[in-house]
Amino acid sequence: DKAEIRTTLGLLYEVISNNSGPAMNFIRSRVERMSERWIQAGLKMRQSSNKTISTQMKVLLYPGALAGNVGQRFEAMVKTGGPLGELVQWADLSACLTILGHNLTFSTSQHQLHSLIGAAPGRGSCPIQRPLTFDLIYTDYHGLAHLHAAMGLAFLHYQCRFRILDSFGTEPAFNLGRYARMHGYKTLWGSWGLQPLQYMTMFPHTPDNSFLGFVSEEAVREAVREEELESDAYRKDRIAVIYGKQDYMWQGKSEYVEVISEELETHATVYQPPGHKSNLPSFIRNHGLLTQEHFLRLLRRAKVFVGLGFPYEGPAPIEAIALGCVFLQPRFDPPHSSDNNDFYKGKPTTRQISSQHPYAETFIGKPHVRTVDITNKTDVREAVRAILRTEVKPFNPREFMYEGMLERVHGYITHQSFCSKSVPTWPPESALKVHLGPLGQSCVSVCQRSSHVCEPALFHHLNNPAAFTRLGISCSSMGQEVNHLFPSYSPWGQHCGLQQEPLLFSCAGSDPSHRRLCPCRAYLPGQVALCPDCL
Ligand code: U2F
Repeated sequence: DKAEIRTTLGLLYEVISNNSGPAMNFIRSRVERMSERWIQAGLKMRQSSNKTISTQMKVLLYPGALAGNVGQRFEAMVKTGGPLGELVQWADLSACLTILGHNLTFSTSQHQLHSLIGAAPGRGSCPIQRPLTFDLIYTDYHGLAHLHAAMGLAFLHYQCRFRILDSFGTEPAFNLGRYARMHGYKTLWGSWGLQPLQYMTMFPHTPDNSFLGFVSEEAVREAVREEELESDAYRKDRIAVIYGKQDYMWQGKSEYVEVISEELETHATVYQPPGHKSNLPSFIRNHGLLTQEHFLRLLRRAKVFVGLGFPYEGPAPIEAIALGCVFLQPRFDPPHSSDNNDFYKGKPTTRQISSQHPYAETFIGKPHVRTVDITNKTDVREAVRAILRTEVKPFNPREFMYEGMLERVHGYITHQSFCSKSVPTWPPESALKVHLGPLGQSCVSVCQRSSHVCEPALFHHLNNPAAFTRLGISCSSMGQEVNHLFPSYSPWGQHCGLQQEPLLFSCAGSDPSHRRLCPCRAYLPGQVALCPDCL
């Protein structure tokens, strides 16, 4: 069957109706609030359709973070200021797949997982593996472990159908268990040996993974109810909203917040346990944790959204910018990383986090984003005054719009295939631009410098001696190695190195003694995951 765009989310409501709890309520109310605009975006996509039609997929959504023991802890945090970014993604992914016409099952129960995909009880102690009826399973790192337990040996056979929602990303060197162990990349997560593109991130972090993202609700005037317009709900007041849902995020930030409060009325949405006295400065107007709808309404009125340094890389700054706020955030110098920071410790990435929200800093930037040294009061004051002097329009990159997410997920579902043994065919070779980087640079930065993006699915085209010849490099020796820095060129001894293990093709890898050979490609404006002419 062909997947046809749906004009209702009715089926999704049925699919999620069996799941309860605060997390599912958050997901449900988000889907309901956004449904009209999902449908509109679907209709637009249908009209403009010059895209490849995909077959209808049978999809299982299994957010492991909501299942079992971990799930109980997660649920308890939903209403007390814990992370909601993952729920935003699960809500948007399920709405997106429904609009694209796929056939969904949604489960947050480990018990149910066994009946959906587990082995049937056989004779004696020998269970019988049933064929997997799902074409795709979206899960997360916790869910992977549950799937592994439920599927036994069949796990290896079917793992090419998995897609892992992995907010911060997994670089290839951490993903391949034996390589990670031998070379010091062994971490708490990682080591599952999937194709790196099977991991799907919240922001375009390392292009070694697929960027899934979410939808940021925009300040579209048509979408606002009449009475809201009349009551001036869109006018920007001279107010700042501080980004920090829990008390501890404010520690050590009082001077910074004070400077801001001298210029603007300062609001917060910090969870307040019943009966507890607030530790917040007295000049803060705290609303308590708000429902997402009310939180976004507050952002609509605000002029500035103020980052305190944590949480890292969440959805809220993108929402604030889309609603016309300027995002003021701390610069991290030295950058935070798994080497020096407890939060990133054990995360399978070598990324250096230069501010609370590197995507906002580098992909969006001024006038919507200002990154400052928050220990320098003068700089902070100047930044706030500059913000107050400037009129800043709402801004939302295409990749965080409804249509942008539909088009991206459609692209992945139609073209990404990890089950065939042959080399990837998407994006097509015509998209390839080969670059030889300088010493010490990763292909992520090499491609970025030429306004392109590194495309790991194109590595296999340049992993051969001819690729070096075409670049005019004469190799005095040529070898194949299992090494995440290859293909690359080493000027000492003029050694050309080819990659022996396709799972180790890595955009992220860099080393001072290697010049990386990089597969770069162009991308659609505001939609880094997709190349022009490859849908
Ligand atoms: C990130 O997790 P968070 O969930 O803490 O990210 P935020 O950007 O703070 O907010 C997520 C959503 O919470 C909503 C808001 C955002 O869409 O509209 N919200 C709300 O409903 N009520 C309020 O009072 C305030 C905000 C990230 F997403 C995770 O992957 C990380 O684990 C975490 C830690 O870095 O940061």
